[in-house]
Amino acid sequence: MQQFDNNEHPHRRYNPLTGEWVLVSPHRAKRPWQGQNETPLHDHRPEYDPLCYLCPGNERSNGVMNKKYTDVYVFDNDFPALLQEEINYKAESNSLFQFKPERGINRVICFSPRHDLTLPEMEVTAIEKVVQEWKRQYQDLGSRDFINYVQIFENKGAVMGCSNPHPHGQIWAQSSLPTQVEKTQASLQKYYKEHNTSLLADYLTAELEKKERLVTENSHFAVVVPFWATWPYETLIVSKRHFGNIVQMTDEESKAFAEIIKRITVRYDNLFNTSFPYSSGIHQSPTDGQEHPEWHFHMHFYPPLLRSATVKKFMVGYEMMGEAQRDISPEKSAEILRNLPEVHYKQTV
Ligand code: H2U
Repeated sequence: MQQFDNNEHPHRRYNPLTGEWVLVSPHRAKRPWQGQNETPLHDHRPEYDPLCYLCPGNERSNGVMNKKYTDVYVFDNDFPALLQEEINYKAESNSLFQFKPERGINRVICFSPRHDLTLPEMEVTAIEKVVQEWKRQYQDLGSRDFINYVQIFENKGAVMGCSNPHPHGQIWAQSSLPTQVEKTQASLQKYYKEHNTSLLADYLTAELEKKERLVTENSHFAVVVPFWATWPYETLIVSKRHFGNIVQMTDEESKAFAEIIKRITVRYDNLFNTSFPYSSGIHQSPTDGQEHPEWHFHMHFYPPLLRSATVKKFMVGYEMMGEAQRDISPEKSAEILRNLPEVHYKQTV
């Protein structure tokens, strides 16, 4: 019988954050690597687009005018998924038809007044202003009595459902823990109870020793392709110090966080010489007034691209019916990302 090799043999890996498994089929990724042969794609966007509803001073769909902002700008989403009103309701007695009204606030955050930039093309000092605004939003929204969780995220690229190339993200604050966060919290809590340490601190210590899935690091954060990564080039930013939320970051950590975001997103753009699409989001402690020693600040990047600027990984048939599946091994993906330059391709061609 052959000896197991995680770069050869199909196997399943466990995601300790969600309690789910992913099927890894590394033998299917043996075709030649062609990513570097891509022709650089240039999107020639103007610095200011008079028709963009996110550019400074422009009118949004509902007639409200954006401020003539000069760095970061936040406004209440004009088409919010959640509303603030308290609703009277009677619970359904049949447990097969459970529901409960959900209250919340949705905001849009413009990362820059420049229509033609994205996070990887912004200066670290400008990304730092985004981080500072995320802090203010977490604090402001999280301090409201009906808000127990603040989800900060970004959809980048049309393929991820992003409605406008102007650099922006969203913030959804709500009463309940959304499902993904609830699963993560349960895992972190269980681990903390059993070991009296942070799951992600222990995981990061091991990854920094092994180094095989490490993409990049600075003095306060590390980026890995997680052992259990689902998406081909999925990454996880983990803070080296154990703290629960963005407000607990020191100024030095905030700078380092901005810097590490720049480093990973530049690598992403350089992978296929394209503005690399992804959904990213920060997972951090709830704002429910409880102590949450189990929480460990982290940020996920879920990019859909597989082999080129246009060939994406589909999460379809087996993934929908069975479980997530990947071909390229997380170790190979990490090696590819690690070896990419940290200077944006647009600055070199
Ligand atoms: P996405 O690109 O990730 O879809 O985010 C854009 C958000 O901007 C989206 O949630 C909001 C949409 O509701 N929006 C406004 O609030 N006002 C507008 O004038 C257009 C879009």
